[in-house]
Amino acid sequence: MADSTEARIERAFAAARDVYAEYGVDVEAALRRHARVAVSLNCWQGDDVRGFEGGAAELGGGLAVTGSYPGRARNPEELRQDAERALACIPGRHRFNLHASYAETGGARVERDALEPGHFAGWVQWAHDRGLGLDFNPTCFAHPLAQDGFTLAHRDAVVRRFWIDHARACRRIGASFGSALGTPCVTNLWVPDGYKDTPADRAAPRERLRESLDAVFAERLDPRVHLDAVEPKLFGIGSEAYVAGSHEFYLGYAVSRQKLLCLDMGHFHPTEVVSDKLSAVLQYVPGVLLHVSRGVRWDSDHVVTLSDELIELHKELVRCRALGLDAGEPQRVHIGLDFFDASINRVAAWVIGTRSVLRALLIALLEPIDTLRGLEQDGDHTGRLALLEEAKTLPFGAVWDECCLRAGVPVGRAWLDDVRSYERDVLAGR
Ligand code: RNT
Ligand code: ZN
Repeated sequence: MADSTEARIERAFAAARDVYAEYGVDVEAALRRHARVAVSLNCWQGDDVRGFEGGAAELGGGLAVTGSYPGRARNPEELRQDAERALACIPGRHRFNLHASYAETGGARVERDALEPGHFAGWVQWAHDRGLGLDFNPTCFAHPLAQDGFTLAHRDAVVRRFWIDHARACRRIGASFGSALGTPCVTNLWVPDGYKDTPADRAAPRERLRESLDAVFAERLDPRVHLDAVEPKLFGIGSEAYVAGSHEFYLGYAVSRQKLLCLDMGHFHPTEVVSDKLSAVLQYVPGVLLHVSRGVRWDSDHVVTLSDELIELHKELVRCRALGLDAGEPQRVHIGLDFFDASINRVAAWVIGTRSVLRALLIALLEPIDTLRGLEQDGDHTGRLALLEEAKTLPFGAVWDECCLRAGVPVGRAWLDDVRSYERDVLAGR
């Protein structure tokens, strides 16, 4: 039975390869390039953004996790075990994205401004053993000093100092990941700072935020081991009227300080799309961190699905040569996931979101881009539209199945059986 399934996949793949060849697309080259892309899985999908500090502080910062599906990871061992289960269903070699609140302090209370690389030794060992890269984030929410909604832009210098010291500590931890694992860690800074209602002074918090950021980034770290990203946002729950770190604020910051700009797909007005922003900001910033997410009516952080926008975004990544897939091409865009859903199996959420991203990437790599560019260059917009439409139903599914088969991960919906047995055998006992 297994043999005949494999034979069917191979037959469909061979037919698909011929169809793509007619369009001038080399399927084997696309598969080779696909295998070079690492996606950073967000640790916080595994435990509803709780982390391991065990404090009573509510999540806050406008972050909202809904649902009470059983089986949430409660400690580092469970979270790693769940992540491994998910990774076994995902083709390729990937990365894991940690928040500072996932430190392992052996039960001791360590303040966030006193965190050190040693508190993440368990994560580094795990990542090393499994060939994963690590990325990092200061945690500027779910803390008594963040409960009035301000951190780096706080009017109180003592509170600002605490968060500056936390972010500094996090950069050093990120750099320690990069040197231990031999792949640069992207440390992404997002702060919730903003007002629920109309401010009387919009400038002052932004001035304080700029000064705090300059203090955070004062220490120079080797870009071969560490990269900084900053993440803007339009609004949040509790910061509906004003967000200090708005898009204009951080675009200016990233350009002037040459930082990576983080573009979170849920952080814009619903009619705006990140796919159109990428080639614009890449003219000016050294790189981009993507937070691949799915907002439903607002920044709801739903599990990523294979939407038109997800495909368009990945086409842009390939067209802009931003992923560093070919020799001599620098990697300028880093793909990270940012979603959290507690209403479905959390391991399945990781698998669904990551497989969707990788599927979108494959579709993008299989685009007959040279022909399309030629048509556009010739001013043949009729031919461009016609080909874009025809390309939508090219047999990429057969190539995706082959990709999974070669990577030794389940083909098609078979992964769900694996996750369901894991739910029965492991998650149900929690
Ligand atoms: C919040 C930002 C941020 C967080 C994570 C948990 O709006 O998107 O990236 O989701 O840091
Ligand atoms: Zn984000």
